Amino acid sequence: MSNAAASPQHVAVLAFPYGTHAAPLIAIIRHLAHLSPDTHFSFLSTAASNAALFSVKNPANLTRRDVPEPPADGRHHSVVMTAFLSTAGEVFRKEVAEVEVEVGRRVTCLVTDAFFGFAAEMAAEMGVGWVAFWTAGPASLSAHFHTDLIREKVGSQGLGGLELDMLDFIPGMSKIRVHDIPSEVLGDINSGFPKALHQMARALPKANSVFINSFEALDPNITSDLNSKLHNFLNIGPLSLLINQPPSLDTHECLPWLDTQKPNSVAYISFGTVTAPPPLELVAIAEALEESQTPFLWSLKDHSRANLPDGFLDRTSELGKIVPWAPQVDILAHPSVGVFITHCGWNSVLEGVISGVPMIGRPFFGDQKINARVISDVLGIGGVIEGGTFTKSGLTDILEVILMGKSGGKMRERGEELKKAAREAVKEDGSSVRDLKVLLEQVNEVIN
Ligand code: U2F
Repeated sequence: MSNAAASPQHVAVLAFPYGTHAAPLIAIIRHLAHLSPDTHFSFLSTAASNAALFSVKNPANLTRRDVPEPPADGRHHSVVMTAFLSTAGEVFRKEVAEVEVEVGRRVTCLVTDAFFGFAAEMAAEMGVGWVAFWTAGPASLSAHFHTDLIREKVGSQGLGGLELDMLDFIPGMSKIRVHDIPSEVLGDINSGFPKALHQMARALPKANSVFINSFEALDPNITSDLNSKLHNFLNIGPLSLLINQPPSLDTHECLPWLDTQKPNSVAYISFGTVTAPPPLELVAIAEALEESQTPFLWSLKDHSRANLPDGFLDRTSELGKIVPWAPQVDILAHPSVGVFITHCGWNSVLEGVISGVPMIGRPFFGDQKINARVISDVLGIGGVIEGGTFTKSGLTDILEVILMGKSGGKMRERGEELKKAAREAVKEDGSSVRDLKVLLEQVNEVIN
C-alpha cells in the first residue's frame, strides 16, 4: 500500500451498532462526505445496523462494510453489547486491514464511537489520527472522563451514604449528585462494560478530537473544562438543526392528529430504542393519563400494548393515540405538545431542548440519570419522576405542575431561551459551525 501522505484520504469509521449510537454518527459522516468529495469514508458496523443506515441515499464516497457480531442466542441486549465490545479491538483491526485493500487506499484517520478506547492504540499502531464521538451528553462524558478522580473522592465500594453529595470538585458538575453518576463509574471496573468505559476515559486525552452532539451554550463550564483536558473538544450539535437529515415518515399520521389538539396540551411519551418500563409502570402511566384526562401521543412497541390496563385503549380512543414508532423530532416541534415524558436518552433530551418542550424524566440506566438531573436542576426545563419509578399519583401530580402550574410556565420560558441558543450555535458564525470546521480539518489531516 502506498504512503498515506501520497494517497488520497480514507477515513475508517467504527460504529457501535446498538442503541442510538450509529444513527447520529452516520448523519455527521454523511455530511463530512458531502463536504470532502475526494476523501473516502468506510463505515464499519454490523449488517443489521448498516441495513438501516444505508436504506437512504448516501454519497458515493461513503460505503459500508459489515462486521461480524456475537450471536444474540436469546441473551439480554446488554450481554450481547458487552460481548461485542470485548472483541471489538481485534475484529475492527482485521476489518480495517481488509477495507484498505477493498477500497485500495490506506486508512488515514480513524473516527470511532468513543466507547472504543482501544482505538487510541490502534491509531498509534497505524500512524494515523483518532477522532472519537461521544454519543451522549457533556455531563455524562465528564463523569466518565473523571472516573479515577470520582473514585478517589467518593470511594469505589458502594455509595456509602454519599448518594446526595454533589460532584462540586469537577467544573460544571456542582449540581450533579453521586447518585446520578452512571453505575459503570463506581463499583467493579475490572471487567465487562465498566472496564471498557474506564479504558475509554484513560484513552480520550490521546484522541486528536472528541466530538459530541451538543452545543457549547448548553453547558459552557463542562465545555471549558473538557477543552482544557482534551486536545480538541468539539460541540457540533444539535445535529438535527446543523445538517440536513433524511425526512422522517409519519406512517401513523401523528402530525395530523396533533393538529386537532390544543396548544401545549399533549403529553408525548417515548422511552427510546432500548428501554421499556416494566408492566406495572406502564399501567401507572396509563392510569395517570386517563385520570387526569391528559391528551397523549405514546410511542409504544406493539408487544407492550398487552400490558396496558383492560379497556384502556377503548376508553381513551378519543383522548390519545398509541403508535409503534413516531417521527419524534417533528412531534416535539409541534405546538400542541406540552410535555415530553422521556427515559432521558441523550438524543431525546437534545431533541426536547431544541423544541423548548418541558420534560418529565424517568431514567433507567447509563447516562440517563445524569441527563435527568441536567434537565431538572441545571437547565430548569423539567422534572424527574418522584421516587424513580412511575406511580399513578406521582405522574398525575407532575403532569399538573407542568401543564397547568406556574413552574411549567417557567420551564417553557427557559426552554425558549435554550431553543434560541441552539439556533444561534448553528448559524454561519455559530459555535457548532466553527467546531464542525475543525472536525472536517481533523478527519482530513494526514499525520505521517
Ligand atoms: C441509547 O439511547 P436510546 O436509543 O434509547 O435513546 P435516545 O438517545 O433518546 O435516542 C432515541 C432516538 O430515536 C428516535 C428519537 C431519538 O433520536 O427521535 N425515536 C423516534 O424517532 N421515534 C420513536 O418513536 C422513538 C424514538 C441509550 F439508551 C441512552 O442512554 C444514550 O443516551 C443514547 C445515546 O448514546 O443511546
